[in-house]
Amino acid sequence: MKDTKQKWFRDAKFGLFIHWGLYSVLAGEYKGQKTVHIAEWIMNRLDIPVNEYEKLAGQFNPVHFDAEAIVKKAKGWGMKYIVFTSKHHDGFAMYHSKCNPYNIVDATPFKRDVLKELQLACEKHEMRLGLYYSQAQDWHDPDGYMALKDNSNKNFQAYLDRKCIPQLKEILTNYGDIALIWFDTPMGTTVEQSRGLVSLVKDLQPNCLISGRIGNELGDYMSTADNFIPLLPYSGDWEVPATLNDTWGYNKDDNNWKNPDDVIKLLIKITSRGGNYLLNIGPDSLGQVPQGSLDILDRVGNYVNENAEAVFGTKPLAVPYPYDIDWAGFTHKPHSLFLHMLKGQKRTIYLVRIDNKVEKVTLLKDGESLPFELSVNCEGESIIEIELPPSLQERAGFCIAMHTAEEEPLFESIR
Ligand code: H79
Repeated sequence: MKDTKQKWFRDAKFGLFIHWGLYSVLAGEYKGQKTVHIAEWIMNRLDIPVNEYEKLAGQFNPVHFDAEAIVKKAKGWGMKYIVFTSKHHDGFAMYHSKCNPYNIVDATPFKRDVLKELQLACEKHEMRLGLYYSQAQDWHDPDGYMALKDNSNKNFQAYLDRKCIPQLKEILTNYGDIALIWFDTPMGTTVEQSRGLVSLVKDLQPNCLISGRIGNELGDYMSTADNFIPLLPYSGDWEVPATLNDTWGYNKDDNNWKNPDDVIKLLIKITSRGGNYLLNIGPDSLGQVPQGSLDILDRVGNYVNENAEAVFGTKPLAVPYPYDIDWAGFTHKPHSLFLHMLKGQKRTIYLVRIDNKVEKVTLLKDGESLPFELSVNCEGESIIEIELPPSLQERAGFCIAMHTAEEEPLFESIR
């Protein structure tokens, strides 16, 4: 079981992933050929030679990038942390690296250190900043790994010593407090190499968390697969990294945006199982966040803000509700049991075997009291019936609070 021992991470629930790099210049298309894969993988999937891909830096001039606007948006959506791609698999540093000139300050006409801008905006608005750093794959360094290609002649340790380790030192020294390092795709990293990276991070910033994808089981928390949710409340700390369409980096042709209601459902499921939801945006080559993602996040942020009490600082249930219901998720706080509605229900909500003495039931977003009745059904089980007002019948995406005499929610177990 993974344990970050850090309350902020456990309470965070909701964060913003930002995938931004040179691949946004291509936006999913190179020399008339479109990639059918995630857009930040275009160099790999379309076999773009290093010296060709490098030229993108000369065209990268994201004049509309506004770090503070993004941080303010994230704050407004209720997010508690941001994770930014300081270097993705393509090897291009999105900050002023002093040890390698392939970076946004030295190699582009833009010449601004966007990571520094993000750091200052995060500090100003009290937002935690984490950094994605592709520690194993580096398609620019001749000794960095490249998935799906021949890596047999690579001296991976040479790449670690020449680029990865010096760059990690930079991002952990020059950009204030870093909440976490989001390592990814460990590939052939040995246990010793992973351990070396862990001690490097912890020596420089003892409180900096390490994502599950450092490899060799050395991360501080579990990163699930994309949009993948553990079935039961997992007792350790975990996070779901997720996209809003079918790519992380910007792809001009990907308008397959998720339905905001489905994203809210995923958020509810993740929260009620005790995880964090790290939702991605991929700014374009001018630094603009696609409208499709802003629209979804405005809707999801609305749920989070309306129901903040049932999201932040809550715990999943210690004892799972004994029946397999697919239309609701539970969170709780002392004396409160929250029912997040995933699917619309008819007039009466019917829950069996909740053993608490429920004293009051309210609609969380506005405090409206909902009529309810406690009784026993013909099978002899305790039941609670809650009346939904007409405006909430057959609707999902709202939360009901049950105020209980007992501190913990109690469920009668099935014998
Ligand atoms: O940063 C995002 C992805 O670029 C990165 N992790 C997230 C957070 C990532 N790296 N690897 N993978 C995700 C999984 C790779 C899947 C693959 Fe494929 C399947 C590689 C080759 C086949 C997807 C499809 C990528 C290229 C083709």
